[in-house]
Amino acid sequence: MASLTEFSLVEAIAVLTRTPATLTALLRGLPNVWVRCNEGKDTWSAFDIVGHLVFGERTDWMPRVRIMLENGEARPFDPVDRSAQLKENQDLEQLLDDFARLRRENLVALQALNLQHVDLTRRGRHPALGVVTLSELLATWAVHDLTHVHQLSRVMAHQYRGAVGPWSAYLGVLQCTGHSAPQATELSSPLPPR
Ligand code: NI
Repeated sequence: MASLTEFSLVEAIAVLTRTPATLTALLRGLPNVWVRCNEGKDTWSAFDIVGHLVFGERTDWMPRVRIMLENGEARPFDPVDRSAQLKENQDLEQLLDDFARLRRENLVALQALNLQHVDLTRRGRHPALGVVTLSELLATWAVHDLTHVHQLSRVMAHQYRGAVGPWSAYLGVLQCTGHSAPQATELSSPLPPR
């Protein structure tokens, strides 16, 4: 658990600012095998993951910042429907554009709040986790990006699990089954850990 001295708003924003370009560089224009294939039944493709990130920009992070600043612990965050993006059927290029635009808008809104150090200790109530602080929410926003960058790498690598032949034994990404795997809490529990 990060302490306040370990969290820096400027450093978190540095990650949050770069993620749209990271995803665009990784995914835009790739053949379908890399973006439309998943890891098996009820798992996510790269397309699904980008859709999930778009949905988070629309419904999760900044709305929760505002609920926390306006209501403190009195009003729990609204639960998030994490499968909502699966109902949409856009193309990936559109999703990447949407993510870049929404993230840009959200970071402008975040910086307009002009949060001071003392504001980062403000508390709110997560429907499953209980009391959380604003710095924890903002740190989670950045690490949530990194979680899904990690997941994207793993989902893509999975497509060539057989193609690499015996080298699979040496490829760590093919051995990664826990954190952010569809079977783990992040993607299968009814509520997201954020
Ligand atoms: Ni997520």
